[in-house]
Amino acid sequence: MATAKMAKAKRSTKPSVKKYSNYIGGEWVKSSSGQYFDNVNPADTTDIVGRFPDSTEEDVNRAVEAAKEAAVRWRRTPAPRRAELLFTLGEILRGKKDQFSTEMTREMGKVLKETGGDVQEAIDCTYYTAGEGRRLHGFTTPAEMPNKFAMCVRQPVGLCGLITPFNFPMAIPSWKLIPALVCGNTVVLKSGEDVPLSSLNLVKACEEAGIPKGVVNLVNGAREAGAALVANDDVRLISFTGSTTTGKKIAEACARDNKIVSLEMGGKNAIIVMDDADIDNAVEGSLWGAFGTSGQRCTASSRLVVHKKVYKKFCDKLVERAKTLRVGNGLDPKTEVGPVINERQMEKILTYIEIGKNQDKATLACGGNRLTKGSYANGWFIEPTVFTNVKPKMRIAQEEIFGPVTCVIPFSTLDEAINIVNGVAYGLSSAIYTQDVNRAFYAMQELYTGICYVNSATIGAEVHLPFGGTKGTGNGHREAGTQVLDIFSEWKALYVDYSGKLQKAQIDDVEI
Ligand code: UN1
Repeated sequence: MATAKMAKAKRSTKPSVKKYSNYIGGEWVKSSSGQYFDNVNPADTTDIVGRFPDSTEEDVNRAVEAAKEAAVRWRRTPAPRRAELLFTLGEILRGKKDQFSTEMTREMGKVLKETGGDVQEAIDCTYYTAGEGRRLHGFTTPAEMPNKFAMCVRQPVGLCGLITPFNFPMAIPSWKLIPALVCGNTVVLKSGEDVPLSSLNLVKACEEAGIPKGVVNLVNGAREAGAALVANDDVRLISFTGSTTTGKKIAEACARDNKIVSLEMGGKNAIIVMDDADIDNAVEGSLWGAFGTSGQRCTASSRLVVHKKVYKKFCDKLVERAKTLRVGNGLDPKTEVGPVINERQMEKILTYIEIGKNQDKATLACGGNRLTKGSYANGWFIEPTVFTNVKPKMRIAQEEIFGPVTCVIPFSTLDEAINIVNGVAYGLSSAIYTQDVNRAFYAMQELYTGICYVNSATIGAEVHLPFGGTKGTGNGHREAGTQVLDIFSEWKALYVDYSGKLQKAQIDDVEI
């Protein structure tokens, strides 16, 4: 995803741009390659946010060594003590929220309110998950023999490799890093190559919070660094968020090495709008779900499945409002929709718009163009785009576009709508707008997704509930909530026999 941005950036030779480092074993160090890549502002590609080390296999292996060295001490640190450092981390993130949000908008593009939300999500995740330091509940259960005790506890899995995407530059790294740490693992984080500054800010805050050397390590870079992390024998677990294509490759490599792997991949989420819905509310939700973060959320509302009785009214209002959305630099407080992340993603989105028009032959109701004039000249801007008269099997209604494009699909019965929503390869998020409690509960039961909303859009998950999806979206794991602990810890069953003699489970008779 970063190739285009990096390729363009590499041509820049501005000497004044700040150089950043990797963080390995508690030291800020250069890459062994001596090479850097540029972190470019997608709203203005003449603005270079910073130069980051283009890390090699050697850098990754060094980071893994450092994480290995720190592992025993960190694992033996009582979880409530580990959590105390994480609470301090939460305080630091809170104190720097404005700085981190502004820097995130500059490197990633989304509007300031949303980057504020992103940092807030990292703060929420840190506080919530740090609380687990005093829980990390196991359980006790009766043993089948007399004078014998049985219980289950969580133990850390070991060394965790975290590979993160561009769209939530601090929230998603925190979803992985914080639970990994509270469970007693050490980590190597490979930052998203389009947004390395936000990961670096998070890791620097970990250093400031007093997390011991080697517990958290950061390598910047692209594919080579990610592949080296997946290939390293000392890495026990890979947690990945990103494209389905890359996720599947990672899963294959992890399967060969018997690594634990947690995958969070694509989505093709849908909102159902029933004929009894509050249409204005549904339109506002749809705009937010489809065009928030310029549609670059795994949870984006990229399909709007609308009852035929209200289809025209809904489409008219949606299109009228979509045309008024202000596209621009996310640092401008008036902007509602920022740029997309890089040239390659922009080309992909524009290709899908062409497919929608020429191959699928849907109706382009508004948008559809790249914006290039005036203040748009140096950025990757696309108009909010709505396709109407979309049929469920069209490519634009089946494939993840990851941009400011949504499709409106008509239906007649709720069962038909549910089949449309479920009729894609993914299963992350779904929603229904209705005033009818029976319809709402029926939809909650039948929509086969990991997340489901009633009377709001498909985006906006909160950190204390599990996040993840069915089918092609993931591999059965859930991030966030307490469920994430099942990724970053393994169960250990403990039996204590205090009878003073040999007792054979399943074999000895027990007198009653
Ligand atoms: C993502 O799109 O990858 O629920 C994460 C939401 C956000 C997280 C999205 N809290 O939309």
